[in-house]
Amino acid sequence: MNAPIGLAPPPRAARTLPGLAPAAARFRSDVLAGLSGPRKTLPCKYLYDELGSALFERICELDEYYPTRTELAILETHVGEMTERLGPRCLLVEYGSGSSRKTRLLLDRLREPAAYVPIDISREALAASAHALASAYPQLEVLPVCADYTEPLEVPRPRRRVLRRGVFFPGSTIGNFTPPEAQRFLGRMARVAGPAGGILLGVDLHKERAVLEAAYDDAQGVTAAFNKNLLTRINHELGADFDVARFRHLARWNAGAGRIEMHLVSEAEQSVRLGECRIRFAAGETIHTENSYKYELGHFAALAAQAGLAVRRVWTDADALFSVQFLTAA
Ligand code: AVI
Repeated sequence: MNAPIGLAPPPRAARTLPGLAPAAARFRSDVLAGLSGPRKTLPCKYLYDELGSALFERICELDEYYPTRTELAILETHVGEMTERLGPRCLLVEYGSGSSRKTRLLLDRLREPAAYVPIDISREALAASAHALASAYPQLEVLPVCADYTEPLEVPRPRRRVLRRGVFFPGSTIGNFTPPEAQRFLGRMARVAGPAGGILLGVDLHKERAVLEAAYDDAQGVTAAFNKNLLTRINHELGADFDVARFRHLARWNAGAGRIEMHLVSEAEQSVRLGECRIRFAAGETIHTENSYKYELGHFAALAAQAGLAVRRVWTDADALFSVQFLTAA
């Protein structure tokens, strides 16, 4: 279910824990489930509270973090061809709140865009970016949708006639899904785009281990702070007592799986209280907090094909660090 912004949120299922808002109850049960198994994990979506989102913005500016600037340069170089492929009267649907330069690049070049639909789970981020874009493009109908874009969603109908839908999903966030999840998600995007539509997607590529590991473990320690903030968030929001200083950030390239993994490593044997539960850590035991898959072009095309999509065009930078891909129904 998705809620047009400005309206009351849809009715939610009954609370699972008395006294906790549904989102907090879900956060608590996800954290407990993740920390109870033999291999401890936490879902990466919880990295993005207010501080986490601000730290992520700083990551995007780091010298070591090549994806943001490389994708932006690819978009700047090829935006003409990209918007040509999306065609006139395109309804642009962006996964993420999209106040960024990337969105504006497309909007500046699209011919008579029918409307712009940003989709984001954060009501505040969505409202701020929708407002900024509506003032920058007064002729454009902006129809923000507050929803979890990994769930099925309904795209609002604009006033203008639509010839085609274009789904824009920049930033290589597709890499934060496992390949089977990415395939399901591509299928969802294909349904949103429809048989005549197109998808413009940022996909990060395989490269040397040293480049990858530096991108996720920068010299200033911003990524380490971003990762550790998850424990601080659990302390604040769920009343846990993690001693954050006794965990260390680790980013490593798992070549077999084709992904960068982020972990928090317990520096000593210790136990942590979370409500009535006690969670024990051996020295050196890790909490796996994020995967960032990197793809070979052929591998990604095969994954897309399994979702009923064909890769029609790939744009990369001169060093083939990153790709922006245009997909349509196969
Ligand atoms: C949001 N996502 C594409 C980032 C990535 O590169 O996987 C998240 C990130 N994690 C650490 N640095 C950046």
